[in-house]
Amino acid sequence: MDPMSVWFTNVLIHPDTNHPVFEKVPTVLTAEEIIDKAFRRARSVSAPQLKKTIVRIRAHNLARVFTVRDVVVGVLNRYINGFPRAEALHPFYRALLDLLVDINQYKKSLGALNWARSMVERLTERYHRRIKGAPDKETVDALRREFYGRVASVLKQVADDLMFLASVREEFRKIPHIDPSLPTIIVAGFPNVGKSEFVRRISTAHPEVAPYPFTTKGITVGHFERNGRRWQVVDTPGLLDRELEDRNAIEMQAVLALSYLKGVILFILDPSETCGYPMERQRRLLDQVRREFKGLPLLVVENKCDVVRTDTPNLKMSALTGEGIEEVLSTVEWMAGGV
Ligand SMILES: Nc1nc2c(ncn2[C@@H]2O[C@H](COP(=O)(O)OP(=O)(O)OP(=O)(O)O)[C@@H](O)[C@H]2O)c(=O)[nH]1
Ligand SMILES: [Mg+2]
Repeated sequence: MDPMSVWFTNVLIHPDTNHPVFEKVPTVLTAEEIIDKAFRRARSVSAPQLKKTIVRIRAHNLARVFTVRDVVVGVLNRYINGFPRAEALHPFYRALLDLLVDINQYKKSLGALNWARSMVERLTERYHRRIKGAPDKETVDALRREFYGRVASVLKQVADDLMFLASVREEFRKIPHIDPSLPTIIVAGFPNVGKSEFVRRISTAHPEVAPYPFTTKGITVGHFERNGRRWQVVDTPGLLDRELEDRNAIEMQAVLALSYLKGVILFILDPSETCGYPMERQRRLLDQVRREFKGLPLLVVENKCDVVRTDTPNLKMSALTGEGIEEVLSTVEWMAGGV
């Protein structure tokens, strides 16, 4: 397949879902904390100014019932809407999330919160009706307390799910701020071949370091604009800078999640070998990356041409002097489907 049709295939099979903002995921309270919060708020509801005693008592207790409902449903809504739906995630995020948390448990826990929310709504309706028809203060009080007990019991039934979601929130922090809807240059190559130098040179702002699952250094993400289009450039220390056979299955999955991005892999070779790795090893890694990332077009470029310039047909550049960079970028752009 030529690079152009690979590009279009990628665009077609990967829906451009919105970039979920994982930092906006709310902190998750425990079941106990939600119960306390709801009952505390309900206690502070003052009695309405009504003349007839039983009417006032019913209205007061109903106001407390509705307050409990509002607090609990409000909190649950925040979680149900704040945690991204697994199905709606871009495949890139889904692949990473899959490595970090048990996706089935994740779906089940969000489903459990949905269940709890509708239970609390139903209980509110039921006790609303019963309190409205209650003849005296004792009955009203007893019904209100019964409602409290049942709401608390619903929340206790989802206590484990709340705890699980609280832990998921921590895992979300490890998901990098990469926007899968942007065209991306994924930079690969052995250490010291000039990857960072290249990313720094083409990025408009200072590239940011983002966490990435199963890497210690994280990845570097830079941005630039070209012909009115915003691009992302990702440097992947620890991911695409050594032989792939050295990795275990989980690390490999973290590496391969990158193939869900759309864009071009830029494989940097250093024929000067001042990086400390002989060309033979560098080419072996190149072959592996080419094999593993079949879905993405790959461009090979020889860096440090200010030191050594070979007579191969590969593009040449110097990330240090800037020579050849323009041609690299326009080739990347062409491979990614043109302007
Ligand atoms: N002469 C020359 N030196 C370069 C060029 N590009 C990078 N260097 C130098 O090579 C060294 C390594 O460059 P980096 O950009 O840090 O290499 P890297 O691939 O990011 O290395 P890791 O982060 O360890 O994977 C630095 O001292 C750079 O200044 C180049 O085009 N010409
Ligand atoms: Mg680097």
